[in-house]
Amino acid sequence: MRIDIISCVPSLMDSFFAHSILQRAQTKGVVKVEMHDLKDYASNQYRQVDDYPFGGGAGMVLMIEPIAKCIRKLQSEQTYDEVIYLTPDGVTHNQKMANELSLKKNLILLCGHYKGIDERAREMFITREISIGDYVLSGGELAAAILADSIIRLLPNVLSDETSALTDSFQDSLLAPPVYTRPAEFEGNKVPEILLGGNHKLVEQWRDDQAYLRTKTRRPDLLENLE
Ligand code: 6GU
Repeated sequence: MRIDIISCVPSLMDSFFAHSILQRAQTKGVVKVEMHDLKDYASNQYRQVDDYPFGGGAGMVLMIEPIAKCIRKLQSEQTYDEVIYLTPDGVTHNQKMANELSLKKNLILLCGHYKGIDERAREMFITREISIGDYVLSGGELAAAILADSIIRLLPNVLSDETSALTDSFQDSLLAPPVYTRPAEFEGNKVPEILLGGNHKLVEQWRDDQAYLRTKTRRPDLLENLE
């Protein structure tokens, strides 16, 4: 998979993709993540990518020209399955969408900044608009990083334990059960006996029960999706 991220502050995301699982995925060649600085596509010498909104009002709007230039250049080099704009008024991201996007080959993620992007850029180039939740961030960079993370960790051979994505919270509409590690007792607080007994069948049953209980108390809305 290839993910191209367009932003006017791409360095915001550099360290995020340079560590741990995301770095390993790139080293292994499972995914190629490329940052593109929108300012490199500005039409004037001041590398200006935003301007005042027509009609007045607060905040700056990202101009369509650099966006068009950057997206068109990328599209001339390879084809893309989706051109995604990260925006608080998009469809709220969830695990199902991460699963779906992880099956695509090439994605462009466009980060908005300031007051957003010229509406015509959305109409002309964007195939999907995604929000990461009902709150407002100062830019789409963190949202793009979160979206990319949720996709990349699902790609084959990224997680070392092949099954671990399957036992994530949400993967089967249930929250994950509690987990414990050594010591077996901390200040009198003991790990559930069943986990120490070595009976895998009982452990599995306990985890299923705990996942259900946890979901029922914390996120009963998720159980409505189960048949
Ligand atoms: Cl994708 N962008 C911004 N700026 N704020 C958000 C968001 C995106 N998703 C939730 N809040």
